[in-house]
Parts: sequence; C-alpha cells; structure tokens
Amino acid sequence: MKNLSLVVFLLASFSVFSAENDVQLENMWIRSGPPNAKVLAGYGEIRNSGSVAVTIASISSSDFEKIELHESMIHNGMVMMHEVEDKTIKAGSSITLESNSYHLMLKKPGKKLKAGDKVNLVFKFTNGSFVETRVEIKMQDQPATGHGHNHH
Ligand SMILES: [Cu+2]
Repeated sequence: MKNLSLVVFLLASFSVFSAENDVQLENMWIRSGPPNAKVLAGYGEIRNSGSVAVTIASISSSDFEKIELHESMIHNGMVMMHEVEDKTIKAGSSITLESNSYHLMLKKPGKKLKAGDKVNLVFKFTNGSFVETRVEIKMQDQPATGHGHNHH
C-alpha cells in the first residue's frame, strides 16, 4: 500500500504542475536585422489554454541582455511603442505579437544573429511556471510558418 500511495501522490502533483503550464507559444519568430542591430523584434502568439489567468513575470534568453513585451501604437501619425505593464493573459485567450501591435523587443544580442539562427526564449510566469522555446531568426517578409497563417 505504501507504493500505491506514492504513485497517487506523484500523479496528483503532476496534474497540479501541468495545470500551471497551460501556456503555449505558437508560431514564434524573430525578425532579422542589420548585422550589428542592437534590437530585434519577435512575433507569434502566446496562448493561455488554462482555466486561470496567467501573468508574464519575465522573458529572457541567453542570447540577449534584456527582453521586453512592447506595444506599438499610432500617436500623432507616428508609430510609438511602450512596454506593456499588465502582462496578464486571461484564461482561454491569447496575445498576438505582430507588426504595429504587441511584440517582443529583444535588446543587445550577445552575438551576431542572422536569418536561420535559433535562440532560446524562456517565459516565466508569476505562478512559478515557465515555458521554454527555440525561436528562429527570419527575414523580414518571410511568412511565420507553413501553417496557413493569414497575413494582412
Ligand atoms: Cu518595441
């Protein structure tokens, strides 16, 4: 019986763990810049398929000094951007990162990055969970993926 209760305990803790990891990063890519670009922009979708809201605590990568979540807005006819303060993703919803909207601002790459390179991104959430992904650097006008994603 001792072994059985251990199994039950492990299953229980596993399901708690996965409940906290209901965030998927979809179609993520980073737009390539000039060879010595100090800042690159990243796009894709951050989806929360869980039943509770999650809040991004930090986004990091071993290849960049700093990563921020930005939002672009047109202000007096100019595109301005600022860091998003409320990085909460409601249950069952997602944030789409695309041109002139939300995007990742990846600052100070530690090495020269060109199209085809891949970098690691780690999204940490305030509930202690995290999601890690590898993201490819792509040319400006390359479609994000071959999944029939609509571009405007
Ligand atoms: Cu930005």
